[in-house]
Amino acid sequence: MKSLQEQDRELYDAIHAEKERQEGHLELIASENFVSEAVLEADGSILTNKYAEGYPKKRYYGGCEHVDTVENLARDRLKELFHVKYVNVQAHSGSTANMGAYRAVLKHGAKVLGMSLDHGGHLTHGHPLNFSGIDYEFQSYGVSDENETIDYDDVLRKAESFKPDLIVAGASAYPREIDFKRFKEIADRVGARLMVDMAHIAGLVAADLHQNPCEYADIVTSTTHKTLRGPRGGIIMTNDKEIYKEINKTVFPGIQGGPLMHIIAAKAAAFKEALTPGFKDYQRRVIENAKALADELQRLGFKVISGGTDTHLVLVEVKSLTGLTGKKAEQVLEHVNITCNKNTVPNDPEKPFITSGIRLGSPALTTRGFTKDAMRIVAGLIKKTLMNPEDEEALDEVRDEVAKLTGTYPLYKA
Ligand code: DSN
Repeated sequence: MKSLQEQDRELYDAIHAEKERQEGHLELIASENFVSEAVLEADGSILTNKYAEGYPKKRYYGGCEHVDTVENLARDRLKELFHVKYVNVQAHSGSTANMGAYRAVLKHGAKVLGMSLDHGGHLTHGHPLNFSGIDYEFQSYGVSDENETIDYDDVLRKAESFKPDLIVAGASAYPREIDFKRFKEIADRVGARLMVDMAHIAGLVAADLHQNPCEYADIVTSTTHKTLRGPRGGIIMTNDKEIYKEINKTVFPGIQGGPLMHIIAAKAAAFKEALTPGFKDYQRRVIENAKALADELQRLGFKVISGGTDTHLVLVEVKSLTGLTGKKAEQVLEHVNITCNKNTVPNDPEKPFITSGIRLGSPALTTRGFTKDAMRIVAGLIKKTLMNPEDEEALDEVRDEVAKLTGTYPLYKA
């Protein structure tokens, strides 16, 4: 970044400071990851200069022959990765992917059944302040009180009484494997379509470590930057040719203009990486590391929601053991260079901005090379921090341990 350093010191310094933060902190936000140098290069390439409204061979601007190659590479690799027939790689984000998917199969005001936000769902699955809750009539399902996993019988009951046009499966704070086959059976029983938002688990699916929703759902969306370890962005997939035509219309010209060709190139680079055996091994370690973290936190006395994890994500109720809210826990952890986010837990008595829990994830630390033993050390540091939130000496000791870990597992070389 030599030119930026010379030309715009203020901006350079902010980016450099963020690089130092990423290097020096333990990144436990479940939806974040660190891309490869190859993905970064494509992301920062001259493709940002090009307008390419439309799709390969059907563009509204000249000079698109090379970006056509780029978009076709991204599309072909994505189809191979998820064994799916039709894909759109232009969605700028997970939210626009979901908007494009809804619009492809729903009329304004249609009925949709999705997972409730406070049980692990996502804003775009019907929150009243989000476009989804404004444009469509949503009802929600959640997890059972008994084992804090999705209660499929309850989903069926709700679907039978609500008669939705679409059922949405997928979550942003749910640690267990989701049974998409079961969701499809429920959707078929009530004559609804099934959409799966697999943003969080896409990397696990790509590595055959989670049921593939493309086998069951009418339409599947994802982000590309979470477990999938690509650039920030969205994708939409289907095996239905008619739905595919609608998706392409809703993305462009429906809700977006020119695609971000540099991001599509970075998606293509990430999909190539995801097709390698090394990526499978990485995802296997992501799950092992999340399990090690969850087990150790439980051993140390924390209540881990649903008693563990099958994925990259661990949801922890912190208030009963430490007396701290999720908000306070997030702040104290940040103070010792451990980054995570506060999160509601099922039936949380606290408001969403306060919460009783935190959400943790293993993808970013696993990319750095963290092992199961290192994750157990991280669990111990979390406990020491949250049990001693005012003890600066104890917090200093944690900060030193964090520095040792980040030094042992460096991030970017340059
Ligand atoms: N913000 C993402 C997450 O953290 O799960 C979802 O969009």
